[in-house]
Amino acid sequence: MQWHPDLFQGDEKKAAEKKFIDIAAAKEVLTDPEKRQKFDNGEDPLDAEAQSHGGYTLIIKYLNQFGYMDKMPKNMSMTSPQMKSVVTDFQRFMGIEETGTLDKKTMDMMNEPRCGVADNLSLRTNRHYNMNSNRRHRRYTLQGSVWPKKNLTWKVTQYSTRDQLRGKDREVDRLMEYALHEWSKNSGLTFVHEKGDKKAMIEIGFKVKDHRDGNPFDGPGKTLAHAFFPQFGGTTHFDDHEQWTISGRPGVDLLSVAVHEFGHALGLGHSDNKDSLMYPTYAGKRTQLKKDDINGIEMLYGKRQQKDTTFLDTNERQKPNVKSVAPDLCSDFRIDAADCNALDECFFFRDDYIWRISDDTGIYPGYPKMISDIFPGIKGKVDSVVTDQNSGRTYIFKKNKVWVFNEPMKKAVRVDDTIENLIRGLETPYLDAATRWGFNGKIYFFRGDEYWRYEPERVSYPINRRYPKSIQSWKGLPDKVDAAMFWPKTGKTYFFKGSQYYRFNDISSSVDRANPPFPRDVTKWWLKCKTARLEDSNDINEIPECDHKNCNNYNESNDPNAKSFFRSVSNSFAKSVNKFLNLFKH
Ligand SMILES: [Ca+2]
Ligand SMILES: [Ca+2]
Ligand SMILES: [Zn+2]
Ligand SMILES: [Zn+2]
Repeated sequence: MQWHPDLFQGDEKKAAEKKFIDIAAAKEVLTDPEKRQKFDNGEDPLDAEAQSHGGYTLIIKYLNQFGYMDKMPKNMSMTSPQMKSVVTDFQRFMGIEETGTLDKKTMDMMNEPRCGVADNLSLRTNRHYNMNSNRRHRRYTLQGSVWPKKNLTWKVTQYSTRDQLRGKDREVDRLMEYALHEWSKNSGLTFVHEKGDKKAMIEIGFKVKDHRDGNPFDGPGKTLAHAFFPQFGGTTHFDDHEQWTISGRPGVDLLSVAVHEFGHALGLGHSDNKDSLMYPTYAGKRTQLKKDDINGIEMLYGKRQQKDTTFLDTNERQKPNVKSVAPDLCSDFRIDAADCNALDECFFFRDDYIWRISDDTGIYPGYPKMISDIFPGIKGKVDSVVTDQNSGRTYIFKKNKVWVFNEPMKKAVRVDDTIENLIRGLETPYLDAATRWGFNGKIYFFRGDEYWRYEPERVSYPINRRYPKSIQSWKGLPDKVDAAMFWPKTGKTYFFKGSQYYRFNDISSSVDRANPPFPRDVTKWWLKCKTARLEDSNDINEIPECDHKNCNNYNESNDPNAKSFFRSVSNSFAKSVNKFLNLFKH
């Protein structure tokens, strides 16, 4: 075991990477208009003030931390040729204009939340990436070490203490498994969850500030996470001061960061290709490996023999193909229920069957399946399905009965319970639909022209006595909806009735006003049905930039009208708006 983690501890790990220094102070200095002006003129306004402000020093430390300078220079002027070349290297790697000066774009880039691993590893290893070469293609880098075997074990040794992840150890485990699977499905690697006391090869932890590995974290923002390369043990740490999210709500998407960090734990460095998941800065929710990442991992561990399996597929035994007997949603769309679970796996339910919906709309390969393949014990038509994002549990309702699953493909933890018994205050012989509302994360139940709000964390009155209320508060919604679901892809809540669907606007608290208007046909706008091409319909006249060649590229996942409010503003702002509006809505 040449690279056993135990062989590399303390100082050796410390030697692998250096400290990342907060550069906020530098930013502050540079936002001063007068100093800004001097910068833009190529002068060095900070030289004399380096002692008092520390701004220049922090920039130097950033460039040093991330591998652009070998060591801390004693007296390197901002305008020196060496400094210019270092800044140019940084700009080249990040793919911004190579001015050689600390212009606004460069400073903004230094303030982006990012991974704590250095970009340029060649200064330390003297190979693999030459910053000064004019490489023809932007692509992945390899650190230089690999795991000596292809069957690896992993374990979370320290869970998050953040409110939004507390008590969700099971979901976090499942998320890590999912993130590792993203790499194994594109390589010959397999990962086994080490559950006992045995040490795992890749150990995962949520840490804050100095956590004794030589790479202290830095509070909210800036460095989000880091991981050690195989030769240094593969340990992967997440900064527990970040607003981690696993449910598509505002915050830093844990799954996206985990996929990136595991790339390092497997031996990949950063890529200078902006599309790559291994690009150093955080770019929102991005969980699928790109061509560049796949090329990198294949270079290290070889190609996977059998491709195109999904996470759910590899976790279940082979199930019989039911496609020939299941209803065809394209020719006759109607569903009983819809739900996206804690890992953003989204499903439509109808009769005995279940369809998984892919991120770019359309039906996932291998579906439909029997509902009982995914939720053992569920037979026949269900009324509604909803996953509580706080507990990660999926509730399946049939008439006045309810089943509760901790996760797909495992046995239910509550079987055939009654609604009244499980959800105090909800007295109903059946439900039409259930969803969490993207706006506040709470669960809503619908029946006829009424609805209830459910807050599982309120033990004595999970359903306020003011409910049920009239569905008219959901402006534009019809009564007797078939199904409802929050779709993390767009961050919006959707309602289905017959062959049509409605998209709900959280801010106006009404059905979205859009072209073409809602309700829209599911087969045209969601399922990519061959028989219902947009080209053949009048809808194309309503879509901006749509001509007869490209209009079939439009669907609910990329509808230019569907920009989500919460995706486009800063998290803290969205949160405060959320809090404020919450007082008045529903
Ligand atoms: Ca941080
Ligand atoms: Ca229903
Ligand atoms: Zn990284
Ligand atoms: Zn660490």
